[in-house]
Amino acid sequence: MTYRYITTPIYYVNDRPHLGHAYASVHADIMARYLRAAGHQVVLLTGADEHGEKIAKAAMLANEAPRAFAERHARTFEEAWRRLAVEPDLFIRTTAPAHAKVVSNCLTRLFKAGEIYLADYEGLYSVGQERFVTEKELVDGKLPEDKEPPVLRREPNYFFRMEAHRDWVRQLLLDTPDLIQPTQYRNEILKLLEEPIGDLSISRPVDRLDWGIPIPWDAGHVTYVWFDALLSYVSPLGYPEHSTFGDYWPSVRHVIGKDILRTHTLFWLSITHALGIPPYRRLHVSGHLLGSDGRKMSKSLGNGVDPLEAADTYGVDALRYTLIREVSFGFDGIISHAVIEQRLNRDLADNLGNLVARTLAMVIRYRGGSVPAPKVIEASEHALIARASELPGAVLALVEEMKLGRAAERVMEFVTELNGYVASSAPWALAKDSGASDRLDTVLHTLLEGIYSVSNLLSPVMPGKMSELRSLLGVCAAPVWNLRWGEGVKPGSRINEGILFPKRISTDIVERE
Ligand code: ME8
Repeated sequence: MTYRYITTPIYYVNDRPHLGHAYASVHADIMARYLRAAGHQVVLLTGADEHGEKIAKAAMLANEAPRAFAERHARTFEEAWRRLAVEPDLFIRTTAPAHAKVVSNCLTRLFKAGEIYLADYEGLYSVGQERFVTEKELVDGKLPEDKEPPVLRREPNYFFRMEAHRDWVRQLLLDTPDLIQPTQYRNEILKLLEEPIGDLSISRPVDRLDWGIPIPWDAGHVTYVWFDALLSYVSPLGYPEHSTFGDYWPSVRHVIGKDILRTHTLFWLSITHALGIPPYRRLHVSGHLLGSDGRKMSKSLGNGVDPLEAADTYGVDALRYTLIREVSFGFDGIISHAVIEQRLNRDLADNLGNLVARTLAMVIRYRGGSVPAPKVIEASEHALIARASELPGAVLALVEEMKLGRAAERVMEFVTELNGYVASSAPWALAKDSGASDRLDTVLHTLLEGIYSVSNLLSPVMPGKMSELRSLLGVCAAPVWNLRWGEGVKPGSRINEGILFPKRISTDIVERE
């Protein structure tokens, strides 16, 4: 048994989740489900980043205490993940006392080791991104992703000696070409590491911000929200003493968006190095979902598709499928209502749904709804059987590289082949030929068995619909990975009729775009 640990970003809970959040969480969840199906012992972590200026400001605007505000929104996130079939094993809240204890311990250790010092800081601070920024990063006086320009700040801060770890981090990236994927993000960071990265301010004076974890040796300061949040990848595993940490940490993969690439490389790799925590195994960096206006989808711009509304309209499985198929991980891409509807109609209803509907209808019409036993297997069946047997391995290899869209595409190509097999074997003609009864049995069984393997292969992407599909096939059991051909549908058992993906033709899409 091998342990696998996957994390999503720990989201700021200042509003309800939007589709960009769902994109990261659905990817992490699908990867977790595939690895679990393949027999790994998997822990999927997500959570709520509840401290810091951004939350404090949002709470103030809502006329609520930060704790109550963050609590309310953390629950909204938990409910949203349930609705989107994202099933984390751990949900960390950075306000949890156990987490605060880990943060305090880490700070104390670093302070004692001389890794932290106090100094005056003057610089431009982005409240939107919760970090100090450099002039070089600004476009027209502000960060491209912010609505407001950064503010000038001068205050005493505790600093972490990040610069002292720069050479080590750089060497790590050079020695581990697959640490950051896709490679363009690794190259971007390697370039940054050629020049000094400076030390990292890791505290805020309480007279300006008191919503955070206190600095253990100085009641006048609270911990910077990023130092706090990054440690939420280790605290829920019982770091440092618990064996769960030792079991899972060596396999850790963080799934993040490119907006938080620097914090997950410069900050996090230096902090883990200073603490003696081995670096993560892999950082999977996504591009950004864009609204139909071509700008980054964000809560503040209000240009997104609401994930919960989309799940209600198109079904949660069609939404999950669209997220992985439409925008390749690592790249930017637009997701709109029209795009989801097109994926639902073309891929799911016309291709997969149609294959299922016509196969079930033929089994009912020609064999009274009972699964026939296969007879002589010919070349066309051998080709499909060979394809079905190689698919689990091929899909898993793509999943390991976070190429989930390509993995689903491979399965859909098999669906297309099965549709081609219906056309070429023409069961309706066989049914009219009294001498072709054995052949018809073989063709129908091959189709049912092929569909059953599709249900297993796509179960991590569309858990609800694939379980519905298995019950249409009369197989109510949980999905099975790597099942041998012929051990799926049972000859003699009964199938049911039903429509898996009803087509949706909406008239209001043009107005909504
Ligand atoms: O940054 N397209 O939280 P956050 C794709 N609390 N993904 C998007 C996106 C978009 N338009 N917008 C957001 C934080 N995301 C910190 C993280 S981790 C220790 C702390 C996704 O709520 C993307 O994965 O702003 C991005 O990295 C994440 O949401 C940021 O979420």
